[in-house]
Amino acid sequence: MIINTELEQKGNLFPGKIVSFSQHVDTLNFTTENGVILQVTILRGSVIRFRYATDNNFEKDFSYAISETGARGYSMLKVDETDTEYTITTSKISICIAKANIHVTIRDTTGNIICQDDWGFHWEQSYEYGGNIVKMSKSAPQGECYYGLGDKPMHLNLKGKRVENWATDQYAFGKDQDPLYKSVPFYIGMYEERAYGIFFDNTFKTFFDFCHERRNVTSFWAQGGEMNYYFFYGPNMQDVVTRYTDLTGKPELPPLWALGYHQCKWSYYPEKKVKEVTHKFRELRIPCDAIYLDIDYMDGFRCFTWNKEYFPDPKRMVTELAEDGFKTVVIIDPGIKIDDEYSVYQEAMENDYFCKRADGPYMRGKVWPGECFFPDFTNPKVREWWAGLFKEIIDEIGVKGVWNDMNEPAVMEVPGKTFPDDVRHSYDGNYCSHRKAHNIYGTQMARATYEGVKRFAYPKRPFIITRSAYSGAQRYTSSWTGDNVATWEHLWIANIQAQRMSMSGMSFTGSDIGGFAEHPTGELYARWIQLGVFHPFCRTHSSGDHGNQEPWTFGEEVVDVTRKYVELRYQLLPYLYTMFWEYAEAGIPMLKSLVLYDQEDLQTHYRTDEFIFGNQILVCPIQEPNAKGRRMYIPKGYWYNYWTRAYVKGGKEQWVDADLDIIPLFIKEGAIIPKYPIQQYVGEKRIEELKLEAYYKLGNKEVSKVYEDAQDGYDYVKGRYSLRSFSFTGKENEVIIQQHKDGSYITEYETMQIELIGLPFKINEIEIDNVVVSFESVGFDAKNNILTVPKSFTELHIIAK
Ligand code: MIG
Repeated sequence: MIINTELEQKGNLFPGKIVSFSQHVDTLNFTTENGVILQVTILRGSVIRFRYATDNNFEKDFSYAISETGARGYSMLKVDETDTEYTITTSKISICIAKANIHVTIRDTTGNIICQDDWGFHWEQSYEYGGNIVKMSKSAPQGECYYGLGDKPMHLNLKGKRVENWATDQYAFGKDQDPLYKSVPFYIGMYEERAYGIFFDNTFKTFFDFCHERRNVTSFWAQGGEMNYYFFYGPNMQDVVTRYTDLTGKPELPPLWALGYHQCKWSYYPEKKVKEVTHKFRELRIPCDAIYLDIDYMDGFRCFTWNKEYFPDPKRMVTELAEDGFKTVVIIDPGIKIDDEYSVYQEAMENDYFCKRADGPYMRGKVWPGECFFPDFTNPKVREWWAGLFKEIIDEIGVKGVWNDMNEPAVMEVPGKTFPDDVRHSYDGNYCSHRKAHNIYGTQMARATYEGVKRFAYPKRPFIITRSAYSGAQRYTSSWTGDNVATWEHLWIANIQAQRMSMSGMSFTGSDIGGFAEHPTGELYARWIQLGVFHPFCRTHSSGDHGNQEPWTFGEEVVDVTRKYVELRYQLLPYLYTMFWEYAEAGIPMLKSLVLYDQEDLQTHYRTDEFIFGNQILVCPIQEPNAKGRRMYIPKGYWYNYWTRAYVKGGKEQWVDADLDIIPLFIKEGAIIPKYPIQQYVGEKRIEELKLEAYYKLGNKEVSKVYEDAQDGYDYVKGRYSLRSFSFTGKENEVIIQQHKDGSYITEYETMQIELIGLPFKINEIEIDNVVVSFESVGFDAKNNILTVPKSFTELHIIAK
């Protein structure tokens, strides 16, 4: 190890040469002369785990992030040895391991280098805490781009940045501020349009450096634990994301109402105020499905209690709200008030469920209720107890969703704003300090909450939302981006964060619409709601101390804009639900940044503003005051302006008009966009008809899907869903729409109304399943090219003669 003298002097240690190799089925071990073991596990042909031990000694293998249900298996595994290296070959990649220094080089099947060690694994011993500071460095060819990493509020492409993962309550955070609430140590690298991913599954504080410290090097390291990372090969970026999401877990479908619009504030109380707000939504006919109760609903901020002065009969109120279509969501924080008279506190004390300091005292910290102790959610017994606490709220009172806040965990008035490092945690039997448990604490709280809500909501589906999260949290919960600010810059940040969370496996995310801190102008609120309806989670929230943030507080014009966009969201529910189904089923990100959508197009690599909502709708927010439109990049291919229906060629930046009531929206040609009628809340109306907007395309088939089910409950798991697959084939004088249906769910509607947009010819004949039908029988509206057909058709021909 003569090569690294300079670094060694700084205390870094390096693996020596390989002295032995062994293979056990899918796991290969390479041991060096100085006691480093590299363990390579083949999970799938394109998903490989790399794990390094020092002193010939691995820790017990345990991870909160890895899902038990992820895909495993490979078709080929071959190991070759030469004088200088070992080569592991799968059907997708080859991995060379140099005998001299254990350096790893990963290539695709044609020999292109995808990812290569620079200094590779190295470490520093930590005398203070024991164990190692574990480090990895990789070569970064010029032109490589980096994406991912959860909620980082900075340019989508992370090239040139150094970031840190340490869950932090960051009130009124700013652009480029780091770290924030979430820790998602997963990034996507892309060089020459070939993408790969790395998930560094380590819950200690981790750092990622993308060519910031050294121009040609990307590195990541952790303050403890193991160098333990998963490599995902694409080359398609979306495949990298789906493989990562499959490994760390996919969510269940949420109840459909959770994809509606939500209204929140800190805080709505007393009951009368809550009702005023919900009534106003119905009066103004702005659809809304959920109303939130922030901390003031509790008795002295004691979780699982109610302030009986403000809410004398919560069950009656929640029931009445439900009759009006509102689902009640309540906040639950981790801090439990130290109060001998409080049953939650008593139970936790009796059973030893609170976190303790190194020498035995309880972890005491001030949060909303005053002095508190904190359950150790990394203890399975504590999670089980916590889940049981939801019986009354969910089963008896009828609350439909739970909101977990402050779970970084946040502590007031102390340095670091969180627990001290020495706090002890069970970590499911892998006893450790807070240094290791900090980043996972919020996820384990959300997990326990999810288990409780699910248990008592059953046979309905649970809804959970969390502020802090680590990789894998998507299995249990949705999330929001925390305490943003009512500024134009934050609208830019919200857009980035929602996209970044999507490519980090956590699609079900949204921002506080309008901004949490400070007060938005009506214009800013209007621009924000236009974007917010295209985020998977859609909620207005504000701190409440700068005036009100309900849509009507901004005057009539903003009410109209809000209604228009919330109505559009409700019309698009079948489209949005289908996106969610693709996410839940296959891990497909619901929002696709342009680079994720078309990585072959170099123009997309540094774009931030435009994104694809689902697969076929291009969205680009207006992020400035007084705008009449903006320049935006329309990806390659042909698109229809949703508003004007103009047909546009993509592949270049162009100006798009957008007055206050317009957000630029484009529909991919050939798309069939499903819509429901406008409802004030999910389930308000029986869906009498599915509307399909079919955008003409000449040439190749375009496939569109529509997933539907009972909108709640678990029958879909047993096959009771309806999955329609439509394919659009356009010719010069004919359009063919084919439908294929899967699943045993019978949708309520009997007919579909189809509107043909951009048709280059006049319709002279319509055939359903090869039978010519009269125009009257399909209610044909020749002026607008609208017809109504039985839902069961398999082939529709629209013909010019
Ligand atoms: O210290 O519960 O991010 O959404 O309204 C503030 C009150 C605590 C922070 C959350 C915010 C919530 C607020 N909470």
